Amino acid sequence: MKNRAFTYIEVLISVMILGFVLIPLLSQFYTGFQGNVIAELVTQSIDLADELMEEIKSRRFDENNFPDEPVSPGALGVVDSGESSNDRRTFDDVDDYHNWQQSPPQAIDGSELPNFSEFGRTVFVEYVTVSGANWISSGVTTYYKRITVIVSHPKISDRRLETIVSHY
Ligand SMILES: [Ca+2]
Ligand SMILES: [Ca+2]
Repeated sequence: MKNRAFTYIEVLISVMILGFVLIPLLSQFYTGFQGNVIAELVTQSIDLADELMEEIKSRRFDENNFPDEPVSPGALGVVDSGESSNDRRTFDDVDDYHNWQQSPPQAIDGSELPNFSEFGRTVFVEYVTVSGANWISSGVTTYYKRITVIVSHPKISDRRLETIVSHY
């Protein structure tokens, strides 16, 4: 009987030791798994930002063709004739995307992108001018526009991508 009781204690201790070892191990595994999920979300947000920026950059600088003067700052993002704010295929210049926002993200043909449902994309386009070593936003028409693409997801910080395009 004495030996048997001793065995019970041994088993109890073994289980406790196993618990001490397993719990940190499992939580470490879980943390690693969470890290992978975050890394994947970051990669997806980079892809979404890059893809949209490439699309916008493929449009011309302005509704008015060079050498005509670009539109006034107040006309940035204004839906021009023959264009629809719901259909990016009708956008022909970069600032047609100004204040454009979409969640969940859609492909250019309007179909929803699979596996990106919680993401959102927002675009701002503004006239900029050089000040020292920096581009700063300008209240007047210039020959440079800054395109800002912001990709958001509830679990990670926003991905912000900026590009300057010129009238020339
Ligand atoms: Ca346009
Ligand atoms: Ca425009």
